[in-house]
Amino acid sequence: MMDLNAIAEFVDDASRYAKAIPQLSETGKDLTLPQAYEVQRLSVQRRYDRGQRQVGVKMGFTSRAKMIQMGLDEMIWGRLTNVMLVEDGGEIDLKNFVHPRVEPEIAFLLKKPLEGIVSPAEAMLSVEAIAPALEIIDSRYENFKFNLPDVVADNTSTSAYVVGPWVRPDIDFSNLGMVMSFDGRAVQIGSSASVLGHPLRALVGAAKLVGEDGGRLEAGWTIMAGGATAAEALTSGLHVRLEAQNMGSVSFSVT
Ligand code: OOG
Ligand code: MG
Repeated sequence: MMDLNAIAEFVDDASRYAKAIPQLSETGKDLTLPQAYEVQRLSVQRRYDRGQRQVGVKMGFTSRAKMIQMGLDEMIWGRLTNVMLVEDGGEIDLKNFVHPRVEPEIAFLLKKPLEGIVSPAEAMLSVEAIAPALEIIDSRYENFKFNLPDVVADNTSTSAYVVGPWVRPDIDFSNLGMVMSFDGRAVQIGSSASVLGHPLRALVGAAKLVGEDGGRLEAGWTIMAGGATAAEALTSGLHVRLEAQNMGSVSFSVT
């Protein structure tokens, strides 16, 4: 029998101390997807035991660009905690990461809980605001390589995120241009429509998957819809900015 607690400690330590680990599936720890979600739960519980608290959920593999880049095509989710939030315009320090990448996203702020099977219109009623956001992903696995259970066990590479100005969700955000730039040079250009045709579908997916796991999305939580484009590797000194049409911009620097 696989010791899921020991694996949870292994991935949590890798994230805590920013040390790369071999892929679980390459080292005799072949998890089923439900076991991988259990490892994720146990590893994030270790963060809660250190005083962190859950502030939201992030979705993964919700765009073709992300699926193609990572070679995986099933929607996944991970847990966001309070220490992962970087203030807009703030800095991250490379030494706290293994090999971070950044991707442009849309974030939702919930004003009401959301649970289980809901329609996009129902999901919309729970949305307080939306914002342009940047997710900094950092797989703890060597060479940023993993299969689906590996990445799920590693809290879906979640490490930090930056949220721009919250705007009221009464604009049509189904197909807004998104330009991510490094030091003023565009490195990824996409559209919010790349996320499942409409980013609201990522929120619907989050309610469903978290519901199947016995939980719900809570009022006050931030839900990250998933990268609209492929992710880009971060290097020291970069200034990263995302400009989202009609939504404003969000940025951070790497030191
Ligand atoms: C897994 C996380 C995927 C997204 O937005 O698709 C993700 C990874 O690519 O390392 O956050
Ligand atoms: Mg992401």
